[in-house]
Amino acid sequence: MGFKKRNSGSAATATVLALLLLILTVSTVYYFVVQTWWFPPAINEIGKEIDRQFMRTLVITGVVFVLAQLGLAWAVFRYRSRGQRATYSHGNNAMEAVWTLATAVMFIGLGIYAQRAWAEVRFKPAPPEAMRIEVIGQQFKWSFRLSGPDGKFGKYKFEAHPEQEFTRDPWVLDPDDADGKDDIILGPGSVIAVPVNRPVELLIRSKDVTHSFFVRELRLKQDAVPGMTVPLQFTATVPGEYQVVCAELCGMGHHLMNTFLKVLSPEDYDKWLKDQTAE
Ligand SMILES: [Cu+2]
Repeated sequence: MGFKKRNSGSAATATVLALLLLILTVSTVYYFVVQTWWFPPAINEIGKEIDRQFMRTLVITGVVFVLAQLGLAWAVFRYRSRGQRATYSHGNNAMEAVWTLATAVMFIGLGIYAQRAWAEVRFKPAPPEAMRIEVIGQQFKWSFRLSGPDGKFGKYKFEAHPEQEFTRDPWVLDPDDADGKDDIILGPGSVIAVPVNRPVELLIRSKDVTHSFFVRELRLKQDAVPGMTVPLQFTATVPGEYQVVCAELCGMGHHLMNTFLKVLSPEDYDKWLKDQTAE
């Protein structure tokens, strides 16, 4: 039908499509503005800075999104078929250059702005008073180690196990290392606690494959890479219980790899610590 008649365009189709674009744009903006589905509130300064950066990115890209969709809706409606003959357009080099440049400036600018928040956690050394916690990922549980009253971690004694064909390093503390005598090991599946408002440095390691330590409320996600110790720092300012998950597909039981981070008042933390050493 449409092949024979040149005047086959429908004003109604164009109007409906333009209206759909308008509804799509408005409803998308609505859900972001009222924040129907949103992140849990951040519990550390860096988390808040990451949220601010997220909002900056969202506002800039949101404005571009709205303008682009409204422009599209307008073009669909304005240039609907009225039976006229289509004309060929070769494009516009000046406009191509302008929006390519504008996009580049926007993305590079946001990238430069964001690297501060990113680098803060990863490259800045933790303050000397920071509490150090070793985090160990393994299929499919998290373990932790505290350095005990001396503040020093003992060495592990890795030994070959010739009786097993495939073996994992048992990660046994070296009995000859005095630093390890007071270390507190919180075995696979343990919950970890930190005192509120105290800088914490995590030393993230893996026994087997790559895992990823992720706490939504801290806005921190860091891979646990076999053979590496990756530091990550934060200061949690809101007491509570927050889920720790593995954010790297690490095997069949990946979905089971979760535990909790408790942020406790200093008194509650001391009580918790006593419970751990009593066991
Ligand atoms: Cu994992």
